[in-house]
Amino acid sequence: MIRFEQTFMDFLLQHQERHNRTYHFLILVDGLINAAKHIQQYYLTGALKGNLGFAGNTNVQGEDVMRMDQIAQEVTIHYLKASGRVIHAISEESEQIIPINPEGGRYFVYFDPLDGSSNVAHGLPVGFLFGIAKRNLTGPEDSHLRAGREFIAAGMFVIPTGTFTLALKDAGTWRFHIDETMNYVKPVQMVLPEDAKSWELSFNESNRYTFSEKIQAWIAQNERKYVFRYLGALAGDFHRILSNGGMFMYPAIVNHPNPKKNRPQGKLRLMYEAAVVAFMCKEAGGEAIDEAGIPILDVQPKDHHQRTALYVGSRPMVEDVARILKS
Ligand code: FBP
Repeated sequence: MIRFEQTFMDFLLQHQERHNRTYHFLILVDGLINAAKHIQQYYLTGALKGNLGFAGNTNVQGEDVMRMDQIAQEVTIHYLKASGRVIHAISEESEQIIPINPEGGRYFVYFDPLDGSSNVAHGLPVGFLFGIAKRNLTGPEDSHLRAGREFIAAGMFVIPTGTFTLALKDAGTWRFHIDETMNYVKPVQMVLPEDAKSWELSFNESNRYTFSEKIQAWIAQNERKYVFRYLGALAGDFHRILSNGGMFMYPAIVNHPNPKKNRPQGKLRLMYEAAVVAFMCKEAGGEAIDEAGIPILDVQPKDHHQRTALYVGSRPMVEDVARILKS
């Protein structure tokens, strides 16, 4: 007897019907899934086709653009346009807002098409991160600069394994398995484990002495309690935290021996990196804060490429760091 698992689309259709929502959201998420699958295929054949190298130009962050960044951007824009449901898109790979369907669109989409650039040249795990906010259909025309708390959904694909995790507002964080037909099936609700014995700590150890004294002291007092893991790609590191609990952090860099390399405002981008994992963590029972101990989801963005420090994961651990940061 063949065992048939619940498909992602059936799961989302039931969710939409349960909440009397429209099918527009399904079409948008289906477009994001197609984009991720397409990017995955390019990444899997990247070494063979010579697509894992630099593209020869720099992005809005002043970083060298990888050929795969360009491919992932182009593929994602194609599927967002094809969905017809997107007003504007905000991407790490585009300095300006990307107008998609300003008149007929319903959603703002914030995305990082290929997160974890230091892993690309080696074909190691990277991520496709996205957040979705809805147009204010009744009130005055609203801005795309939305705090994470206003997202209606956020998700990530770990590439090339293809694991897909989606959080839905007030409806939890769900992980889906990819089956033989490359379809997402068998939704599993992700809830951060309460038992600290599996908790992990994840940060770039080589930056340790550039963090604030407070954070260096917190690490010295707590690091022996946890297993240390670091992939160097937010999607991959957060994927582990969602399963095992613990905390991923990318603190502000304020004590770098070369002051020019200090990043008091943090490295990660608020709207399409930090707010995405913060939303997913919240729906899984966790928490996320910035360097001032303020919940990431409450930070109102002033610029769509705004950076932030990030501490995300199991609530007791993040709240312990918040207490230190506010002291
Ligand atoms: P990119 O979007 O440029 O890849 O930067 C984000 C990121 O790669 C995260 O995925 C990751 O958590 C972090 O930067 C790694 O930074 P570092 O190499 O400094 O540890």
